[in-house]
Amino acid sequence: MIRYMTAGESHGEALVTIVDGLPAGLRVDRKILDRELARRMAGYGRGGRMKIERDTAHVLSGIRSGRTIGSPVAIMIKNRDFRIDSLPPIAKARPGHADLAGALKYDTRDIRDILERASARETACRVAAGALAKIFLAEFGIDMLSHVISIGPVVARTGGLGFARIRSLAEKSCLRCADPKAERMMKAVIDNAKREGDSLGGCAEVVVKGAPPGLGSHVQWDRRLDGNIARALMSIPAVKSVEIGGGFRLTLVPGSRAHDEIFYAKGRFGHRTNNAGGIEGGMTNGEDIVLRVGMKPIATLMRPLSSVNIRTGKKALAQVERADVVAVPACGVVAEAAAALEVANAFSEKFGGDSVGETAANFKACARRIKNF
Ligand code: EPS
Repeated sequence: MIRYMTAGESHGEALVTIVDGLPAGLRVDRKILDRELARRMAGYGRGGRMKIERDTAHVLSGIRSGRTIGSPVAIMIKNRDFRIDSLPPIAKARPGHADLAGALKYDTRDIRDILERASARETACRVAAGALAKIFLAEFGIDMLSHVISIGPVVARTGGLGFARIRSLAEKSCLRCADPKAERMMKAVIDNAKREGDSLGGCAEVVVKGAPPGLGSHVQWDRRLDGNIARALMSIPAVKSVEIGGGFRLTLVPGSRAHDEIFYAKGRFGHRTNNAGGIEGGMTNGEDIVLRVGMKPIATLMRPLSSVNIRTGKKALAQVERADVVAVPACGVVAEAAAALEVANAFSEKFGGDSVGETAANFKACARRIKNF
């Protein structure tokens, strides 16, 4: 089982994550961890914080001479903007943020106690943990990408583009968008939102390529891979919707147009379409896993909404804090990491192994069995 936890406040000394369950003998290039962290920090429309930070992964345990040794891998990401004890208290709850619900729950009149941990800064940990999962999956030919498919009302057109093309266009784009024309329009709506003191949301897509059939299981609710991925994606701050494959679109068409016809050719089973998004019955079916996350607009607005001062109970404008205008590109990178961790967990559940060699032997035996099915 591959599992992880995170700790750390937005302006605390550091963020920390522990990833448990990786097999021994996995070669980990630390540059890959930093590269993943850098991908999360980028994106047109982000705020001042990303100009301050230089997120890098300090590996504290679990890796020796560039290889995992089977013990938990602990990673620390230092905060340059470490000033949690000198920051002023906050009383004016921001609609859409954890502020009010958190203050009521944790019995505090200082919303800072809540926002420090509710901040999406925590997602740096998930990206570091997810980088390890991606390295593990890459050993077995499983690759993934993320790209932005909409920001505000602007929707990208990527139909007909293959995996490699989408990835190379998205990685070069300042909005991680594979449609240059849409990228230009997205920048314009972001500039406009910024001028208006407003914020924007949008949608990012994750595609996982090369997952073998049979990850996850139909036999128990909490072993269904789609359920576990949906939970992981929905737990990303500001995410309000998750789709797998055709998602909500499938509710509008009859079954004859919703399901993916099966064929058998050159010794393998396949599907003519992929509306299922690579998962049927809670298990991978050998097709690409296609996921979409919908992110609501950032809750901190420079032109704030009406709210209440929780100390006085009086009407007040919501707190104005430094914030991003849009963070959908970062959300896509986080979603990629969160999905990688779930796929890696399902992979490790299926193939087991205390060492990478043992996992690989089990993986190969299964691939042989499916080939001779
Ligand atoms: C973030 C760091 C935060 C925010 C952002 C995400 O830094 P700060 O609060 O110091 O500006 O930029 O989080 C939010 C917008 C939010 O509302 O939580 C990061 O590292 O991604």
